[in-house]
Amino acid sequence: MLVEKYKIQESNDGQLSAHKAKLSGLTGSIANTELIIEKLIAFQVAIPSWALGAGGTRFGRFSIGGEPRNLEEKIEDVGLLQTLNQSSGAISLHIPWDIPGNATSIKALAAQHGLRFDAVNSNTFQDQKGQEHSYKFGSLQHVDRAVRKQAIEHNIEVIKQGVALGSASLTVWLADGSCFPGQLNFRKAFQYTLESLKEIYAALPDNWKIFVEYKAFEPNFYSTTVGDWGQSLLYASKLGPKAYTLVDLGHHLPNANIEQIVSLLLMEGKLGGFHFNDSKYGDDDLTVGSINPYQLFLIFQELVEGMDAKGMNHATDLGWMIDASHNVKDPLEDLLQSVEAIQLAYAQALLVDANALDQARQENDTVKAQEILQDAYRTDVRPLVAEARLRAGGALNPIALYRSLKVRENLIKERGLVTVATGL
Ligand code: LRH
Ligand code: MN
Repeated sequence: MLVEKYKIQESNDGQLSAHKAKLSGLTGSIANTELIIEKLIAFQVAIPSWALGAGGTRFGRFSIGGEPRNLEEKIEDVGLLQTLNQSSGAISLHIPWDIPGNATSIKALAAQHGLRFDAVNSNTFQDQKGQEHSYKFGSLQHVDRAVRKQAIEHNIEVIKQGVALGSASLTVWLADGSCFPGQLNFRKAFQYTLESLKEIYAALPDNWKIFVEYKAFEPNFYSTTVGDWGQSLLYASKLGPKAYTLVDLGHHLPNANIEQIVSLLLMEGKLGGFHFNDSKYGDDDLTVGSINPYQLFLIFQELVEGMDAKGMNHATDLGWMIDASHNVKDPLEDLLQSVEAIQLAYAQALLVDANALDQARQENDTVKAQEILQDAYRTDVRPLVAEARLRAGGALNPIALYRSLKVRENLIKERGLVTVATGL
């Protein structure tokens, strides 16, 4: 469904004076508002092609209706998000869930919606129809060279698809591991996986990156062959300069200090990007910032501090992607909330007085240090994020406009009630 510019204008006009009042209240007390707004406008988050329908769990899936039935409709839906918030200017494909049949026309369609292609994702955690070798006991770790070779070739094929779309990175998440003690030789599994990743790495174009995504458990429940940041860093360091780690917020054991992990991976120059989501227990893939927004803020605080220390460009030097699955919310509303939460955490992190924080740390003034952080976190930066959207041509209140335009109802009329989108 297309949303005409004038509809956004109309909706914004009705909210402008209230917005400007809130904004001026804020800009009065903040030094660098213009710089923050500029950075927010430049900060684009990639939307996963596999999270545009109702996901579900092994216990059930509840259709939402009007789900995209093919890649073209998925690009249209991400295009709609971009029209509304001007901060979702990229789509991340998962192959074979979303094979771009004619790459040229798909690329043109995406460009029409103001979208580029971020990382492409391979899939060696499911067996496809007619597949010769099964991944039941793993893919790149498999004891059988023929299975590893099949998985390597799939990843190389995914790189080719990505090149045709203008993508410049491959995300490899491996479900590989074991469910019972004794099932796996951990050392051999690591070495087979590394050897296989080296063959994939050798197929990367010069300007490409490979992101090694780690995960503590699921679908294997005893060991995972890329199970934590240390293992991912080991692979990325042994592979070479084009290899990085990818941090999916839901892939940690309970109470892991993710902001510390981020700080150290950044220090090592081996942090490639993120799969943003939130979770209370496992890999729940919930709306970003819906469970633990303070952790998200602390992660962005480490990102801003660490990237500035390295002179990195916030908008372009890391992969900013969402990885979510929707069971009870409208996927598009969920994604609008997630992008907003990321922009809010980033804006709050940009508010932190880094010099004063350094000073407090130098004096071991823990109370002062916390006050400086929480002063930023407790600042309502929503008017800044809304102003960035407004200046970029987006909606002051994307979800309110999404609802007032009855987008879901229109999508159901257009696509039907009983629809299933490929993905999670
Ligand atoms: C694994 C994961 C990975 C994707 C999949 C959709 O849990 O986070 O990033 O391949 O979700
Ligand atoms: Mn992920």
